[in-house]
Amino acid sequence: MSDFDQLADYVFKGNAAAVKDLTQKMVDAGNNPMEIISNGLLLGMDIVTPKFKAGEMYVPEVMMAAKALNEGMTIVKPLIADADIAVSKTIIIGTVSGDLHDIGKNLVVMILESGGFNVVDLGVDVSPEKFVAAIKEHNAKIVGLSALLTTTMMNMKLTIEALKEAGLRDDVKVLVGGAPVSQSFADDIGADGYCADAMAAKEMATAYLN
Ligand code: B12
Repeated sequence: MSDFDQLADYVFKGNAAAVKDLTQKMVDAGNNPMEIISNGLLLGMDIVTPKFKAGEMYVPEVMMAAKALNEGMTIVKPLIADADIAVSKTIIIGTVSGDLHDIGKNLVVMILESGGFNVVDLGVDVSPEKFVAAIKEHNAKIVGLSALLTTTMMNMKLTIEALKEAGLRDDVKVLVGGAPVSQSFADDIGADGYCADAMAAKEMATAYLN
């Protein structure tokens, strides 16, 4: 097995220590950092995605794989010139006002980062004003809203209204997710996309920004 295939396999298996060691070894051996990302680290995540969708892998395993991948990214990212990578693609994300659930959102963050996005995570209980300010500050083209409570879902709508009031709505795609959220709810509140899981979020964000 080549070092690239071995690296992908370690990511797939969520072996963070092995990913860290092998990534460093490959950097020291003079491998191109972009190739380490594309042909090793991200390849491992590409094995995870269909297995998760098919129900052959579960959330804890996906989180382990994403954590392992991030160990490798931490080593190679500083070696790459900004222009070379997609990390300039910034996504703002947060759990809406009144809601403290963040396990699913954190998973989305990890998967988006593994897809090369620069994710600004505003945390939980994020007010519409804070979303607006962050979108302006980072000039972001995508914002992700998470809600796990039926009582806080409507704060997604309030956040979209705040974007309209701030004159930002036409410039930013709004993705919504969380267990009680559905496609029809997303349509009702005027969101651009609904994602049932983190993998769908990565696919949709990639489609929007390309
Ligand atoms: C863990 C949990 C908690 C933890 C949260 C810890 C944390 N740090 O997140 C604690 C104990 C703090 C908690 C508190 C409460 N909880 Co709670 N909690 C849960 C539980 C068991 C799991 C949620 C979870 O993490 N799921 C796993 C993740 C991976 O799934 P997910 O969040 O759906 O995320 C995935 C997708 O939805 C999507 N996604 C999620 N966000 C986003 C965002 C974007 C942008 C995109 C694109 C995609 C996306 O991708 C994710 C990954 O694939 C659920 C039950 C359940 N089965 O859902 C109840 C649940 C959500 N909680 C509930 C309740 C009632 C509460 C409390 C009000 C309880 C109380 N009386 O105090 C409080 C509310 C606190 C608050 N103000 O937020 C109810 C909600 C009922 C309702 N209809 O609103 C639930 C459904 C339990 C129940 N059956 O009654 N809770």
